[in-house]
Amino acid sequence: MLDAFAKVVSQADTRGEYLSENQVNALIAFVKDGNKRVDVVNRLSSNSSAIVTDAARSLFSEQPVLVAPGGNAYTNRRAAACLRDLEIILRYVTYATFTGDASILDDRALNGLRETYVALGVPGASVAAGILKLKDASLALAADPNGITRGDCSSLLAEVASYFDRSAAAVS
Ligand code: PEB
Repeated sequence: MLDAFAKVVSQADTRGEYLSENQVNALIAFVKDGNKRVDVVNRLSSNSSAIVTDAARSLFSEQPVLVAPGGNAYTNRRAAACLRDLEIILRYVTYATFTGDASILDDRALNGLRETYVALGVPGASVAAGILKLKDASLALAADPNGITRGDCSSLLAEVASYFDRSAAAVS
C-alpha cells in the first residue's frame, strides 16, 4: 500500500535518483489542497449509507431482473451482499482519495474481484453500473458548494472519479 509521497519516493529510489523539482512541486500542491481532500473524504464517509442505498435502489429499478426470482440479488441475503459490496468499494475509494493513491484500492479490493464475481455468477456489468451510480452520487455530494468554503476542486473531483472508473472497469 502506497500513498502519494511513498509512491514518488519509491519510484525515485528505483531509478536511484533524487526527487525532481516537478515531483516535489506536485507534492506541495497535494499538501496545499489537503483540506479539500479531507473535506471530500469526510463528506463521503459520513453519507456512505445514503450513497450506497440510493445507488442500489437506482440499480434495482433500472435492472429489475436482479431482484426478481432467479436474479443475482434475489433474496434478502443476496441483496444484502450486494449492498455490502457497494459499501466496500465506496470505503476503498475514500481510502484512495485520502492517500492520493489507488494502490490500496487495487491491492485490497479490486485484485481478483472480477474472477470472484465470475466464480460466484455475480454479473460484473451490473456491479459496474452500481459503482457508476456510487460515483454520480459521491461527486454530486463532494461538489455541493453549500456549507463549505468555495474553491477549485476540479482536479480533486477528477481524481475521485478516476477511482470509481477504475473500480467499474475492474469488474466489467
Ligand atoms: C466481493 N461479493 C460476494 C462474495 C465476495 C464478494 C467475496 C462472496 C462471499 C459473500 O457472499 O460474502 N468481498 C466483496 C468485495 C470485497 C470482499 C468487493 C473486497 C475487499 O472481500 N449481486 C447483484 C448486484 C451486485 C451483487 C449486481 C451491486 O446482482 C453482489 C451488487 N456479491 C453480490 C451478491 C453476492 C456477492 C458475494 C448478490 C452473493 C452471491 C451468492 O452468494 O450467490
